[in-house]
Amino acid sequence: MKKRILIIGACGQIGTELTAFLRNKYGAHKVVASDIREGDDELMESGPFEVLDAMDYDAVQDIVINYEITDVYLMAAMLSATGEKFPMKAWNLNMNSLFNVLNLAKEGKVDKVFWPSSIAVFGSTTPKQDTPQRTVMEPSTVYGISKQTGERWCEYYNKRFGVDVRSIRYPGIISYKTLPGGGTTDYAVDIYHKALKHKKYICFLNAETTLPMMYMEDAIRATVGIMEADEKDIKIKSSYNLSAMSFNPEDVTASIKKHIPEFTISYEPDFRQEIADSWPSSIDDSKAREDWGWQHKYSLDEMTEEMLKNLKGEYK
Ligand code: AKB
Repeated sequence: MKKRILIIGACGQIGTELTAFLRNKYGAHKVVASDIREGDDELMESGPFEVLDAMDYDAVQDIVINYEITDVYLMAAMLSATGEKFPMKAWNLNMNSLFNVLNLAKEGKVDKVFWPSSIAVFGSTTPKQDTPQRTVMEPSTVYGISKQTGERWCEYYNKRFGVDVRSIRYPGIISYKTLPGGGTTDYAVDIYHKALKHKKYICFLNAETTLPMMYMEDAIRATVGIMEADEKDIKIKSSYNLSAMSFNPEDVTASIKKHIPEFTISYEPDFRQEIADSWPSSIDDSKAREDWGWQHKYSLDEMTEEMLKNLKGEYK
């Protein structure tokens, strides 16, 4: 099999686990990891790595040509909360990296592209419950605007130039290996660390903020699943709604208390509350389930068990 994969943004929360998964699946030498800076020992030592600025077209092209890359996973992005602090940086990174990869695919230099979108494409005018695949989309964050624009460009490159680009709208992703950075849903990772370390947590969202969330193992299966699906089954060329569970800080607290009864939470909402309030509470992902067979595995309690089990060693 000729497949050779490039992961851009391999040292981030999802990139780290995606790299490990794909190296395991296809062989380490077939998966080139890249990021703006070097990653942890496991990532650096388990296969080829290149320092890469995703905004530098020539640098991305050099790697694509040198390694004879067929598939690109573009995981580099500035997320919602950091994006509000650095709007132009977020816009430039999120859009220019996408154009670089789409243009390489348009020129026939890569065969297939994965680009993640997000629930941040939705805004306060979107129906909040069971948000449909196609609905009102008026995002209010720079990150959301960049993801919505990116979706339009993905569809455009597919329709106009035949680019095989696949995308899903990630909910908040929870994992124990690498911390997320700069998102509004990050509390749902931090809370597990603080529960083990201090038995208490101060949450930057209020108790009732229900958001769509997903355990990393499900997110990786969805990502690789959509890339491996038959091209004819990918009927939506912008981005698929994707869902596993929805919960609020109070729900996670109750789930953690089943294992750590003395755990307590208090609330000090900050600027991220307004971002979270503009996003859906739950997502209708029936199109992803119908078209390419998406199925999630983890519920909140199953995820809590995994998170606490795997993080326990860090806080002994
Ligand atoms: C964020 O909170 O910005 C991200 C996302 C939902 O895309 N986790």
